[in-house]
Amino acid sequence: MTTPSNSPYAADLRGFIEFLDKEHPEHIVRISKEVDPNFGVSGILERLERDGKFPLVIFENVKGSKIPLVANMHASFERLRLSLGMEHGGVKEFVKECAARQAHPLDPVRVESAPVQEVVRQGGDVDVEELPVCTYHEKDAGKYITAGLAVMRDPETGINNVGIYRHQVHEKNLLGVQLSETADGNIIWKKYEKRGLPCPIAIVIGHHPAFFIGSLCFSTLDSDELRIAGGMLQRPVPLVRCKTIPLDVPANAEIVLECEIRPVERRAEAPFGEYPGTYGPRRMNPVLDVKAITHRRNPLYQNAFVGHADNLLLSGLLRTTFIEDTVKIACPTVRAVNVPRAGRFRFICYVAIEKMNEGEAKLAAMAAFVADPFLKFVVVVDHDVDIDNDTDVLHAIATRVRADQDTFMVPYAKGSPLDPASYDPAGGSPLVTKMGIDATRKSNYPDEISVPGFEAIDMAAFIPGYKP
Ligand SMILES: Cc1cc2nc3c(=O)[nH]c(=O)nc-3n(C[C@H](O)[C@H](O)[C@H](O)COP(=O)(O)O)c2cc1C
Ligand SMILES: [Mn+2]
Repeated sequence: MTTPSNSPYAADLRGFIEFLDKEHPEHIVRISKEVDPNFGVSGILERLERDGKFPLVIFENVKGSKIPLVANMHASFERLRLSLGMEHGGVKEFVKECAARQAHPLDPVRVESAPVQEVVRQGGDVDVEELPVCTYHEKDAGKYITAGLAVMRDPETGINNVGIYRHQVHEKNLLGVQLSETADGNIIWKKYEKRGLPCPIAIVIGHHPAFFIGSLCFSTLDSDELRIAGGMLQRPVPLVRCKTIPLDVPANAEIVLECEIRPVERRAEAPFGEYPGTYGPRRMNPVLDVKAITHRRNPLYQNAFVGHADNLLLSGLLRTTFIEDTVKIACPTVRAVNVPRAGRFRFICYVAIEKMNEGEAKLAAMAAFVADPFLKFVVVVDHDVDIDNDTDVLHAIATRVRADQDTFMVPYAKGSPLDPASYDPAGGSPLVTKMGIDATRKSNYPDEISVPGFEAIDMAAFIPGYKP
């Protein structure tokens, strides 16, 4: 297995594209014909998805912009795996490798000069509209920056935080943001606002997929995702000081928007087509001043197709390790955790345990809820159930659950404000009902049917030429 640390390719977006071009060219589609950023880009991505194709698409000629657009990077599991230097392996091996790297974060290194600051534009020269920013779905309120990795710093601890939050383009130097109540970024922003201070936020655009994986790993508020990103890349992230705000950003990113969130002020933001497959509602959301844009001489702009594979896969694969580690506290015999596609990689969680005592399954479900605020349904099953198979989990629910005793509900708990089944979806309420389901066999569960000796039968002796 090759790893990024001994790879000849740079640990940045263009380095990864060069790697794909040389070693896996079938992953890349380049479109040189002019494409409209309004529904033209998303239209092509939608057609590809419906045809079961998930290439990296480089739009070289987006109407109204001189900057190429890199799209769909995270839509294929194979590409995410390749970004860790893994030529082979399934989801289990991938998640294991992610967990191992998350456990070995690397401190960033400070640099004085940076590719991402080859061009610096400040004040009146700032114009976000020069970027190929797209409109995706029919009822979207406008153009959205969807793959900006926002770096913020906790004013109490000084620890960096990284997350992706959508940004509506209000004006050429004014953006919106949806900092959902499920994100650490929301807590940090509120700490500044409570002090009446603007909140510095650097939006990093264009980086290696392993950097995204590290940045989006589930972790606690006191862990610095720039360190985790270094661990994931197996190279320390080079950091350079921003020009106008007191933050440090990856020197080898493509573009950085140096911003501040205005305290107190709100502006209507959205609707926007969101990850559950429904529109996130219009909310009064914070406003960001873009104080500077810095970028490489010939930058690449990167986006994400929210509500589609490109968005769902990335978030979905990264949460199971953190959930499993937390469940282990409540139930040391946890064997596996899966956050399945059926729950849009966010709302449903299957937990397999080797049950030693009655009641353990409910504790395991509670622990999973503690680990991941997006979860709404946690189903706990015995370890012989294949939790990668929805049918097997449903079979356990169908045959092993007495709804009155084996489920519990927690109404009015914090969840995703984009949940279409929240208490007030139109108002963007983050209040939802959580349900835990103990689908393990109970002590009075009847014997399961089986045929003695079937495995040892020589079938060809009875049915000539028989092949299993
Ligand atoms: C493409 C993409 C778009 C996302 N958009 C948002 C968003 O608009 N608001 C939000 O709160 N989380 C969004 N998320 C999820 C967060 O980025 C993710 O939960 C992250 O881990 C949050 O980090 P934090 O808890 O350190 O703030 C998005 C994720 C992806 C992959
Ligand atoms: Mn965080």
